[in-house]
Amino acid sequence: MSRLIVISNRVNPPEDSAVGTTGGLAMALSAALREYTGVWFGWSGHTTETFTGQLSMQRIGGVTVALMDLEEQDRQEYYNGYANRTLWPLFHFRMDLAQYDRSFSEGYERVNMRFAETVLPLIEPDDLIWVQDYHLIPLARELRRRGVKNRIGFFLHIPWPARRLFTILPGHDHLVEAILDYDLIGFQTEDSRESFTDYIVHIAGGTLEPDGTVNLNGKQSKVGAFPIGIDAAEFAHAIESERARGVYDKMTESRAGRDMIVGVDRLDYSKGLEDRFLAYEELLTKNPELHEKIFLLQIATPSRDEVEAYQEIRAKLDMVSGRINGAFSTIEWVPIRYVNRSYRRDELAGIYRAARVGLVTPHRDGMNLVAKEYVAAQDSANPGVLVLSEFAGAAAQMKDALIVNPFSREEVADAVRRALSMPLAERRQRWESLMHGVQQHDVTAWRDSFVTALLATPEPQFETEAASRPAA
Ligand code: ADQ
Repeated sequence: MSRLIVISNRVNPPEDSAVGTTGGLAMALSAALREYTGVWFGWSGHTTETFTGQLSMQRIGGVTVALMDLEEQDRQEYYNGYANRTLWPLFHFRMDLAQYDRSFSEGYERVNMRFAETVLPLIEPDDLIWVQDYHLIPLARELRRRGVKNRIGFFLHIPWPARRLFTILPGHDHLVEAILDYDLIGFQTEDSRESFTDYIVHIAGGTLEPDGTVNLNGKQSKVGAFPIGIDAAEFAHAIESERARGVYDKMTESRAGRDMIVGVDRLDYSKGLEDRFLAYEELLTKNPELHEKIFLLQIATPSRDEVEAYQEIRAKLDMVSGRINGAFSTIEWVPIRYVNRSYRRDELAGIYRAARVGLVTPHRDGMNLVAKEYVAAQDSANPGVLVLSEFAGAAAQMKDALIVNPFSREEVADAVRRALSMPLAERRQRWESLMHGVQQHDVTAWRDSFVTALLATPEPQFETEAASRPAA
């Protein structure tokens, strides 16, 4: 078996899988790597005055990690800049929030070179290299420039935007040219895969072969959809733990017979939290008989708080939840419990299980693992109902959820109403089918299908030594 070198922006495996960490990519990768020989390489999250290129190797939670520090300018231009102010909003269809600044793209190129230079000594000839997410699109090009001949795969955790939207990005053609240095390009959904190949064929003038190979300007890559899943076995274990049961009991007591609706998200504008609150307000306005009978627990962990759009959404959510609570609360009832902190995974498992409805309504989401965790945590004898946005990648697989348009408050409110009164037989039927999918398409299946497809790509070809090492 080849070693797997996984490369991502941040490397933050949880020390203990029961504790976990906030963020889908970290949870998925640590689970994927636990059973593999290999290294997980990336940024430590720390900055130094000048870039040293030094590697610090550690073993965390059963995974070997190699960390490097960046400079403060890198954090600002590459991470807070190009990654989180340019690509993230644009790829989540928020062209109104995307910012374009040459210093951001220069920082992005520079940091990708730094990743390539620093990881180079770790790479052995038979290693498979697997690069993760939008922070590192040009990394294969930088590695090829430095003579790396290994198979290199790329997986995008977020959506790929519709082709006309993508052309808004200054330098979009260069970014796509760089992505074609990967042997395999993986997306979460067929929809994202199609948006990408549409661009290749209709905008860039390339071709798409029936086996999913794209050709453009003499470069060739295989393209496919590899929907990510959760570590279903680990989650099943978490739900049985004493801590999960303790939290479940505590929640049951604090619900005091009311039905709980739960949302768990990173605090991000793509997650549709404001519209979720407004849909819940609509539900309360239209159904006075539900007052004091239900409540919404929204857990939203702050993230990327150096970026203004995140400060703004946080302030907005404080305001909207406060307004709704002010309007509807009684001395005995608060309609929204809004919590800005993170929880251990086993605690989350207990919280999900105590909720009658899982409310997952992102405006756009690559996949959304919370939808899968909610299903995995349910009691088979009395499962809750998942209400899921049609714009989460997960909706393509989880057809037995109540699928909603998150932009329509009325539609979301109606779905929650329906979920709250759904008969047990229908709840069980839907849950069984959803649970089957969550177990079948778990994180191990995701990893294995990607690695198998990467191994099946044609051996990378290099005409001459000079061609594989053009000047940087
Ligand atoms: P994220 O945008 O981070 O991931 P998601 O897939 O929902 O979104 O994963 C979030 C993870 O963080 C879940 O495992 C969840 O349990 C955890 N989490 C969230 N809030 C938490 C809290 N308050 N306390 C503890 N844990 C918390 C990106 C993409 C997604 C894609 C994943 C994986 O945006 O679309 O599904 O990567 O590819």
